[in-house]
Amino acid sequence: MIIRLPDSVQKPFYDRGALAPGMAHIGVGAFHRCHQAEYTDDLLSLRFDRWGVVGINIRPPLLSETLGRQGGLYTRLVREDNRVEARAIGSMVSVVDSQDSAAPALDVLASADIDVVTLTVTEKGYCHIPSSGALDFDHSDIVHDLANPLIPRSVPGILARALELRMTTHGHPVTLLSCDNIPTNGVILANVVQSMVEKRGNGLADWIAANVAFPSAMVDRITPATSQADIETVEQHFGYRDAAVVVGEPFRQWVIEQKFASRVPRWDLVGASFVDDVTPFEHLKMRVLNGAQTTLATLGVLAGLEHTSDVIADALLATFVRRMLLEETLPTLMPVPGVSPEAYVEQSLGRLRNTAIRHRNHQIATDGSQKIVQRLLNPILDRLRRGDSIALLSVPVAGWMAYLILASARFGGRWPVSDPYADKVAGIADATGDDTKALASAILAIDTIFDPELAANRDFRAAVTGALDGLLSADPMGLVRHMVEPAAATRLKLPAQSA
Ligand code: CS2
Repeated sequence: MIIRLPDSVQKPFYDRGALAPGMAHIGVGAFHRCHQAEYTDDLLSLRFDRWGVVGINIRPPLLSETLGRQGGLYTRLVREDNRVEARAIGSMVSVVDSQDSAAPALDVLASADIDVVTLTVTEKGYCHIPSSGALDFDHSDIVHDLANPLIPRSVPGILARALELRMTTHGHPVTLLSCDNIPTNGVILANVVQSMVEKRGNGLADWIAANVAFPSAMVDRITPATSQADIETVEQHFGYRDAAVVVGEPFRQWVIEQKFASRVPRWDLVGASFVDDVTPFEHLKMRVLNGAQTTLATLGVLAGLEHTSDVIADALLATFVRRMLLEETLPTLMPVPGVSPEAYVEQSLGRLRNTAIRHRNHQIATDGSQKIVQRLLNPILDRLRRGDSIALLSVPVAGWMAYLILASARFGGRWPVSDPYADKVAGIADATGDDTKALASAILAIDTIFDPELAANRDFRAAVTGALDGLLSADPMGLVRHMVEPAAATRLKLPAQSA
């Protein structure tokens, strides 16, 4: 328990004892604690109101053992190279563990006190098909929840039941705000929830259409999973133990579609932007910053490197990722008012160089199947439709494949992986063995990841197969070196570029 905080730790400027709940958050991981909860804390200091956050976890870890014991209060460190700044965040008024049963979560979500629910449940939490955005009716939790709607397990099932309870009790409208890195996250959330209720026939679908808003949002702050070393940093620098500390970079951004069902916190007064269309912002962020992270993560693992900052310090990989972003990703972006795309690329690469942010490549590579569509495949498809080259963007696609292939038993189980498609790719690796063309072909045939138009494209197939061949060889960085050599541009019919 944090009893007395040292003067060097900034404390909430408001009376936490007077803070009443007004919103809930599902998925109280490091990112929420370092992002939405901090914006809310800023807002409470500026303009105190009934906006306490009830934090809910429906998956591990238990919150009661960390945040619960600290009354919801925790330390947020901002770190940049040698600089450490600490602040206690006070916006979370209580925490609820709902891992064993949805009942505790439903009590909160259905409460008339809750006007807004924010979510960070990871990409796979939406139970959608990555390539299409539609609800995956074959997902085991969705099959369960459709058969047992009163005792749901999935995020769409829990939200559907919570909305049903709201409809049948007080009827108050609610805003459900997705804060995950999936494209048009509000549209996807609305769609998976509506898909759960469409056959219920009790008017719920219409009630949701009239009373629930699903704004899309772009969220950004690099926040690795908290490590033991972070907990020790707080002890060493500030003299107390905080089991719920989070560490983030100085940069933060939040762009929210202005589409609300009732009252919402005025996060726009403390640095967030309320806009009519989030799409240009989300493309910019997911294709540039996240695209670079995914690229560096899988290629970094293949190069034997541990963290993003180690990979970007490698001259070859840094050159590759910059060229990929400038030459192939940037031309796919929509104009964003007031933002120079080139400056955004440099700023993003600068953020990735921050050595105090220990972001493990394996963490970023986790669930890659749920990330590559928005980060890599969508820009590739945009380029192919315009007849533009995709040689560089195809390398991290092959990187994702190689990452899972080399983790399979058939290829020596080089590292443990966590991805819903890991078993499927391992099965393909088992069946096709060393024939790279057959391997790439079988993986490209997974239509829940690869849009059929993309998978059928001959240029894309050739680029991915060629890159996979190189990345699975004894010298994976040889392929990367080959891609940044000026001669490679000619061979691959790229416009001539300076390195
Ligand atoms: C990362 C993101 O693990 C990952 O997928 O790419 O969590 C990333 O750090 C955030 O989106 C930054 O805002």
